[in-house]
Amino acid sequence: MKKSAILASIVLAATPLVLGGCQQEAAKKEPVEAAPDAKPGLSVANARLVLPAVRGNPGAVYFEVTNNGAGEAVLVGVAVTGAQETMMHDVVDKGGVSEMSMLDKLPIARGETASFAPGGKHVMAMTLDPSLAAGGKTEITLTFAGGDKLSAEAAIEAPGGAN
Ligand SMILES: [Cu+2]
Repeated sequence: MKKSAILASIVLAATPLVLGGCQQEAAKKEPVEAAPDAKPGLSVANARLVLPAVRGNPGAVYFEVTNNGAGEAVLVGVAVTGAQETMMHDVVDKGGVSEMSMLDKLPIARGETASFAPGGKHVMAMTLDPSLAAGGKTEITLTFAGGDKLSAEAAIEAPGGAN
């Protein structure tokens, strides 16, 4: 019973890929406050937004995303409530020098946890709304290939602490 339910949800998740053009329309209708278990088996923990030291600079978002679903999940974007634009970045070592590089998508194998943490993968959050204040909370929404979304509350932290 449980297995067939999971299979059914995979079929549903894969449908937007097939339909293509319908995907955007479907995404628009989706409520912003998706349940934390919107996609079976995927979960987010320890989400936080670290504010920039200088207003106008990007903030950084960190979290851990775990895939206990039936197959691979591919993270393709992370939106932050109060940020106009976001980018996923990785930090790569180039001959002893750390450099940021764009991360277009991140495959997460079944049973694995991907960590976005200081010094490694992170989400840059640009053009932050002034209402985002340390000690407060905002929401992040992860988008996966196929259109599944997963939202989580993120604590807002003062700059300088973790970096
Ligand atoms: Cu970056």
